[in-house]
Amino acid sequence: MLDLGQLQHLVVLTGAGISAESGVPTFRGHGGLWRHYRPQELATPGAFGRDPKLVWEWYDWRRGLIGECQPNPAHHTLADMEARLPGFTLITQNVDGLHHLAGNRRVLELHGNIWRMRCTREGTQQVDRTVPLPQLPPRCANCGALLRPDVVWFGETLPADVLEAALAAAAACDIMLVVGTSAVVQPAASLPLVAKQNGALLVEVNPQPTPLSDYVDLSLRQPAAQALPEWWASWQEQRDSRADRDPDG
Ligand code: BJW
Repeated sequence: MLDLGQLQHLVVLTGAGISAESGVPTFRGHGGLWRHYRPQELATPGAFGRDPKLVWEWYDWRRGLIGECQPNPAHHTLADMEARLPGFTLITQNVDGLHHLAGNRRVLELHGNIWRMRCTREGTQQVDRTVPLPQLPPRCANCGALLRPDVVWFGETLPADVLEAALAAAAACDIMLVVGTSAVVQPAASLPLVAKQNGALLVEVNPQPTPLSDYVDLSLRQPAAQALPEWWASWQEQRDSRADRDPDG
């Protein structure tokens, strides 16, 4: 049994599965985006170079879909954790912005954000939640160059400062919750192993097994919107009973 009352530094790494119950499609597995679309044609710099309009049509469609979605109890639980635990770090692979919408203020977004655009010439970023976009592909109001979604495509490096902060948090945590990710996309998939190598306990929340499952200390084979509120309630109960037993501790 994990002594949850003891934990000081909690890191949560989320993937598409945490937003599945909000209605955002995952990438792999049943109903996943990659069942219908080829990543090479839509989520690589080469694809954007060849056909920016096609790539933007896909992102415009996804922005419309995500714009209709609301955070679910799993997102709200993580917002509550951030509010109550000083040693809490949230790392996400998701670009949907639902963690912010739920109330998390410090989110390490490894793969960017679908609501941000970046000028391909100047590198300037802007948030734009317009759905649908009036012009595809959109262009920079300042210089006229193409704008691109400010997300990380295959073959691109992750934002260095975000990855560095995520690696540092993984190396320093007591426990890492890995929620709703297939754990196949690098370098995000290595973060739990960094945590494990540094002595952390790993808890996986996923209805399906993943390549990480053999390494975790606890597998919660449940949907995130059920497992996370339950796990958090159990953590708080243990903390409260510890405080009752040892009021000076
Ligand atoms: C639930 C649930 C519920 C469902 N509750 N759970 C060979 C070996 C190793 C690495 C490579 C390699 N060849 C290439 C690479 C590198 C590549 C990579 O890792 N590829 C692998 C796929 C093989 N990585 C990269 O290119 C990265 N960059 C990089 O490495 O830079 C260095 C470098 C540069 C140049 C050359 C070489 C190295 C960049 C990766 C960028 C990923 N981008 C995307 C798209 C983002 C933008 C967008 O959204 O459009 O990010 S791809 C997509 O996958 C997205 C996700 O963030 C990411 C991870 O997916 P995730 O979140 O795990 O979702 P799913 O769908 O896979 O899984 C959902 C899970 O939820 C499932 O397990 C379900 O069971 C579960 N679930 N309902 C809880 N209710």
